[in-house]
Amino acid sequence: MASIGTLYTWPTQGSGQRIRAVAALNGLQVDLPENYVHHQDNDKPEFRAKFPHGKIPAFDGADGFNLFETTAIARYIASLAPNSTLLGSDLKESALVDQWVSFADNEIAANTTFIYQLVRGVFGTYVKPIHTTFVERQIRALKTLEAHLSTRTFLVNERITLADISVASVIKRAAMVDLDASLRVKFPNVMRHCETVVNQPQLKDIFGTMQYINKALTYVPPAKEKK
Ligand SMILES: N[C@@H](CCC(=O)N[C@@H](CS)C(=O)NCC(=O)O)C(=O)O
Repeated sequence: MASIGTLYTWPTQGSGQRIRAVAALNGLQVDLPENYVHHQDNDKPEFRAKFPHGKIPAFDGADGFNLFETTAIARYIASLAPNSTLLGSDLKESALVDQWVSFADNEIAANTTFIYQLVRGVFGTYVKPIHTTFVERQIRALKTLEAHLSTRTFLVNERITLADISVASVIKRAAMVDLDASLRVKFPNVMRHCETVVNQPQLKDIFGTMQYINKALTYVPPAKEKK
């Protein structure tokens, strides 16, 4: 099978896994770059010429078409197979797919990223109320998702779509940051859905085994220098 192009990503990057999962379900081959070094290769002029924002995932199509931003690449690859069911079967289903993709990125993943960066000191000062606010926002999203999935296997219709792949990829990451054992028991359908998606036979090798943190990551203040 001819490759449709190269996806700049690293094997465990969640957003890259999302795109690779879409390609796998559509029976399309996407290559990964050999020996990609993050913060080196993406800073090179030849990379910036194709992808001016300098971030990955970035798709370098075999036909010369270049695309960045995870959601755009995933949707494009989802649409490449003529009989694909990944984008729903009509305009309304397609809109619902977009709804859940946006929800995954803006209501779940954005909070995971903020929480991770806050506890890792990326913003400098750690502020507990801000941490609590991000967690509360994410829990609100998880409650909505849990209620929706309590009567369904998949998000939009009876088959797996881009919505399921996108939501599962961000839940998988949250389960390594703040969606810990005490929270996971409150969202059994969210976790069941995530496991169902990442364990699809064509996707197992891409997503790998779920890693579950027992306790949410916490801020650890830097050790004080001894006087
Ligand atoms: N909005 C982008 C975000 C991608 C992103 O933040 N990628 C990070 C790696 S996880 C990156 O390439 N950072 C390089 C940089 O900041 O220069 C997307 O959804 O694809």
